[in-house]
Amino acid sequence: MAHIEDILVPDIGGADDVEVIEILVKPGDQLQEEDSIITLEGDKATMEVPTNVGGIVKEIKVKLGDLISEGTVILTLEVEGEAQAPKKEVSTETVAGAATPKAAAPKERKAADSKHEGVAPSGDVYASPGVRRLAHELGVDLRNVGGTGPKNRIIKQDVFAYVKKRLSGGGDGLQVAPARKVDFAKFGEIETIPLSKINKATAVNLHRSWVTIPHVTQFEDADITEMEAFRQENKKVAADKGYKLTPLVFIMKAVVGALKEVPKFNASLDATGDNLIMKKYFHLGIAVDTPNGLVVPVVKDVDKKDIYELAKELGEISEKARDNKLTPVDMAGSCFTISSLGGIGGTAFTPIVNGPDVGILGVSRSKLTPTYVGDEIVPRLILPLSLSYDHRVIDGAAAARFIVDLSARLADVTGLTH
Ligand code: CAO
Repeated sequence: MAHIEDILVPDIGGADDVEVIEILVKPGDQLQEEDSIITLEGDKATMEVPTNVGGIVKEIKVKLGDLISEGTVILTLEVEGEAQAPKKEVSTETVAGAATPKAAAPKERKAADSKHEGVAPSGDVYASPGVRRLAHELGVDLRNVGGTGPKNRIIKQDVFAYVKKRLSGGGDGLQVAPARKVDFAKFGEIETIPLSKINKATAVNLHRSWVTIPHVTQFEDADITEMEAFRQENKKVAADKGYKLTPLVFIMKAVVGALKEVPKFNASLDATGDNLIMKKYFHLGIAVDTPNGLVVPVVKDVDKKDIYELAKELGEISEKARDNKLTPVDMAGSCFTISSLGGIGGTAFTPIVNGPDVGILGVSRSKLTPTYVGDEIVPRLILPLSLSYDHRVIDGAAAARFIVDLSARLADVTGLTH
């Protein structure tokens, strides 16, 4: 014969007015002893309150946001058998927060004895036992699921959405958990600025390259003292025609020489990953900083142009980029990319390969440096170079050969002026 029992908030260490942040059951649910029924949030931790007896939920007596204390009736339960003397009290279980409330001696769930295997035993996943059970049944690792419930808790819909996305081939296959929602305004004044289309497209491309290309960056210095002397002597020629002769055009010429020397840098993996496409043309992507974000227009046939033609074209594409007038054709077909931060500063950086290119050269600011020439220390203008490459295609020895060759070409301006 069944009877009705009140299920009360157990001893939660004397904490009063603890908020109900989740109700995990509904009338009609069949509960087993120790099934969690609500989640409470105290000052320092979140706790799940289990029932101390099994039965059918008749009526829920609390609602979300209620502040409750020890002894508050949470729900009534239809329990099989005669009414008994009160049973042992079941303690709450801390599921989140490193510090436990001083009262509720929390029951740390160990992976081995947990009935919800396959999830973190405590701490880093915010989900009710029901959701954990569901995740376990579906083989979902909850650490990969973003929570959209109160306080970013993972709810059943999040688990289903995750499974749906995985089945439809979505996701990057890296099992990376989505970013958590953070209310930054809680910590101070903020301003929200929507990203430009360019920002978003760049983010997608950079992220794809970053996660799919195994990167290595090789550093080297180039002595550009002679090159700079030549540039100073000739920059008026360019200025008279309305454009600027900067170190970049010499670097572009030197890169073409190094691409010819180490042709694997002038290649791309095809989409299957089974073939390497070797290119017989020399088109260079040039990273350009614009008020709307980073764009990479492509200068075509660099091998067929001299430094003045390149300076003119560089001026034109930089202007087009900054005026937001580049077309997809202007940005297609690069073989290798140069990212020059030399006009700004910095000593070295690790650029991200602009896939499907397999290499990118980062150029930092040149600096007059005391340098040994024979037995003498003399001031030389030294240019720092950072070469990132796709290690699936390029091995370290080829990369070192490329950058050493590049450095030698930059040191000898006579090979760069035509
Ligand atoms: N060392 C020292 N000085 C350098 C230099 C270097 N490596 N590179 C350029 N300079 C000098 C130039 O000579 C010029 O000075 P002068 O007018 O006295 O000759 C000055 O710095 C400014 O050059 P610039 O930046 O206008 O021209 P550039 O040809 O070097 O570069 C461009 C053109 C479009 C690449 C550049 O303007 C730009 O946008 N750079 C940023 C690229 C970027 O954001 N990359 C990051 C990608 S990853 O996030």
